[in-house]
Formats: sequence, C-alpha cells, structure tokens
Amino acid sequence: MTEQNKFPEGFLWGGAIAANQVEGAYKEDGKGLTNVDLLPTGPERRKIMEGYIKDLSPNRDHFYPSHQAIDFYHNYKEDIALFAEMGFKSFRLSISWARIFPNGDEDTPNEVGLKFYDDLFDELIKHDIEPIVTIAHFDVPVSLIKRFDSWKSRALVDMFENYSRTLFERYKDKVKYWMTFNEINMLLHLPFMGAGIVLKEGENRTQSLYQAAHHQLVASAKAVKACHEIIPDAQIGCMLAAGMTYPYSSNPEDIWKAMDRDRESFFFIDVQSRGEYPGYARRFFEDNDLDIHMESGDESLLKENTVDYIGFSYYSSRCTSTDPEIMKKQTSGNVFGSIKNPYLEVSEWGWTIDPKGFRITANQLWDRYQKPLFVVENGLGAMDAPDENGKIDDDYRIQYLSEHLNAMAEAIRDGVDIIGYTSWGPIDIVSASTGEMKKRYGYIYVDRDNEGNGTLARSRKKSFEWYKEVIETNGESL
Ligand code: BGP
Repeated sequence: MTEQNKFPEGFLWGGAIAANQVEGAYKEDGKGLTNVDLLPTGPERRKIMEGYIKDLSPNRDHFYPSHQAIDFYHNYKEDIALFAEMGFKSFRLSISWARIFPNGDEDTPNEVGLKFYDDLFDELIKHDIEPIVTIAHFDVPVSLIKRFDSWKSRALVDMFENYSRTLFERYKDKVKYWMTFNEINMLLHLPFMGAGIVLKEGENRTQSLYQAAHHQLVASAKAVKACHEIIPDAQIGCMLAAGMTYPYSSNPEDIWKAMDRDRESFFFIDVQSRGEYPGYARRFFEDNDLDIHMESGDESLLKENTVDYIGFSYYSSRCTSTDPEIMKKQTSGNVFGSIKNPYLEVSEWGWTIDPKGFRITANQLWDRYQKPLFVVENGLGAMDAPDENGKIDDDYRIQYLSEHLNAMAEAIRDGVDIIGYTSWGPIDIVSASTGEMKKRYGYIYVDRDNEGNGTLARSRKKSFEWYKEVIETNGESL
C-alpha cells in the first residue's frame, strides 16, 4: 500500500477576513452605518455585544479601531498580492450589506459599493485565488435596527433575500462559493454583534432570540434557493462557530449537559442542513413556553433548500459540568465561555488550545451531516511585538497552526470530507471580541495600535514563509 497524501488535490488553502474588521472607510462612498460600527473597545463592549445598547449612533468619546481598521478598502491590491505570494488558493471575505444597501432596503443598490467588490473579485481572480463570500458577517444596517428591530422582525427575511439576489446576479460569473450567515449560532450569545438585536428591559430574551433565529433560518433557505437558481454551478453553505463540548466528568448528568450545550449550536445546522426543526428543539420550545411564529410554507422551504456544505470556525473545544463549584473555574473563548479543561493549555486570551478537539469536531460534524466540510476560520490570536530589527518570530503561532493542520489531516484520514482551510486573519485585523488591534492572527503584521497610531505598513512575520511552504507542498511539509 502506498502512503497517502495528507490533503486532497485542489484543497482550498487560504485565509479569511470580514468586511467590518478590515475595510475601514466606514462612511465612505455611500456606505451606511452598521451594528458593528457602534461597538467600542473597552469595558462596555461586552454588554453592547449582548444586546444592551441605548444609543444607536457612534459615541464621540470613544475610539473605534474598526472605523479605519487596516484600511483594506484602499489597500486590498497590495494585500492580495501578499496573499498570492503565499500561494493562496482561496480567500474568504464578507460583503457589507450597508455598502450595497446603505439603509438595508432601498429600491436600487449603491453602484459604488457593488463596484468595490467587483474590483476586489477581479483582483483575486487575476491571482488565481477563489473568492469565498459570506453574505452576512455580523453587519446589519443600523437603519434596519431602528425601523424594524433587526432580525426580530419578519420584514428582514425579504430584505435579506433581495440583498442576496442582488449579489448573486451581479457576481454570478466570479463567485462560486457562498455562505449565508457567519457563525449563525452567535445570535444566541452575542445578539447585538451577531444579528443587530437590541434587548429591552423585561423582554423575554429566549423568545425574541429564537424568533429571530427562525427569521434568519428562513432567510438563509431563501438565499440558498436563489443561489441555486441564479448560479447553478455554485455551492452555498452555512457557517457554525463549532467546537465540541466535553463533559468534565463521566457523570451522566455532565454528559447530558455537554450534549445539550452542543445541541444549542447544532440546532441551527440541523435546520440548515437536514431541513427541519429537530425534536429536541421543539421540546425546548414547549418546555420554555416559547411560541415561535412560522408562516405556512416555511417548513417546506426549509426542507427543500438545504445547504451544500458545512462551513465552520474552530478555535477551541469547551468543557462543562453540573457541579457549581467546578463551574466557577471559567475561562474565555470564542462566542461561548467554558470552564478550564485541566488537560489543556489556554492562549494569552484564555481560549483553550485543543488540536485533538479539532479532529473530534470535524468527525462529529461529518458523522452528523455527511456533507463536505469547509474550515473557514482557525488560528491563534496573540500579542505579537516586533523585535529590535522589526522582525516577528511567531513560533507560537506556527506551533498552534501546525498542530491544528496535522489534526485536520488526521480527520481527513478518518474519512472526513474537508474541501478547504482558510485560517482566520491572515493579515492582522481588528478583533471581533475585543475590538482591539493588539489581538493579532496574521502572517502579515500591520503597523497599527489600539489608539490608531502607526503607519499601517505591512510586513511579513516568520509564519508567512511557513504557511507559504505548507501551501506549496499541499501540506506535506507539516
Ligand atoms: C469569530 C468571528 C470572527 C473573528 C474570530 C476571532 O467568532 O467569526 O469575526 O474575529 O472569531 O475572534 P477575535 O477576533 O475575537 O479573536
């Protein structure tokens, strides 16, 4: 028997970013404000991300790194040239809804906004880089929040469909990989950041969030339908913030709780991929007296328009327990917190580092859905600092990524169908959870700090050459 290659031919190596974390130019060329433009850095950010925000206009006392971000809006050609130098086969980006429809629902789209992404796709295609497009990566036009309460309202379903159709018609010859909502399960945890949802005092949070979730799920199915009609040779997927939850002990109560935690997330993908509300969700609605309003036709729409692939982000596994004492040992993490797993280390930001968990998560998703997987986010956020020669030896990042890529290779050997890997933030960008510049993921350093100082100059970190070789050898160098 000959030894197998670690990764299939044509594997889509690349990197991933989101419009609101890189573009800057937050009011340029007709762009409207979005929820993400209102997230300041500092202690109040968390509460606002959770939906507790009173004033829907940027506060002049705050500095918002995302307003200028790394100025990708004006710099994308140089940045794409660097990605091409690393040999990227794919690049995942999102479109800002408010660049296309500044208020979310105009009769005609903003041509300057459409043209920006047209040029961006041309630039990628010129370098043989496949664009992977997320239709909504957190951005919701503020006007829709003010006038409709964002995704709490059914009205957004048609607006999102119209927005998606506009993109499919315009970019049908250039974009063949799409995703509807980034980390759709974020809605339950950070509803303002994830879906522009503002929570009012006394409001039944769970009711509002699951109703909003239903609207997004219907909107996602409508986008899938439109994509298949308009671009028959395209693939459109969902996108989950994934990461297996471990029970702290073998106590069946802990096992059940861990399974329940995972189902909070799987719920979304069960609907998007299997096309129906799972029994456990219906029971949850019943047990909690939730009344989720569905229109006639919703169920068949969901059933007939399931996704082609499962996109997911993986940074960490999680851990939970039914013992209140153990639950006190909390650590942070992507989207959800977790208790500290005694077997695992955490990053500078408290996120659990668990490459084996990556293999487990990929296997879990494959076993559950039997659809191709696309790893569209993974990486290590760290406080890189240039040495006296301006060099950044980010060996810690190389180590994190090597271990995770090897775990992914194991998952592929397990029989999991993985079509690509786009690491998060291949160039330093604004962090989603903190809003800061100092949490960096890039192979490319950007000279910019939390206060807005710096020349925005780009330079290669040690991991740049490392990733280049990984791609060049299709992972055999790992
Ligand atoms: C995911 C988001 C990204 C992102 C990443 C890293 O939740 O989809 O937008 O930024 O996590 O998170 P952070 O920037 O907080 O380190």
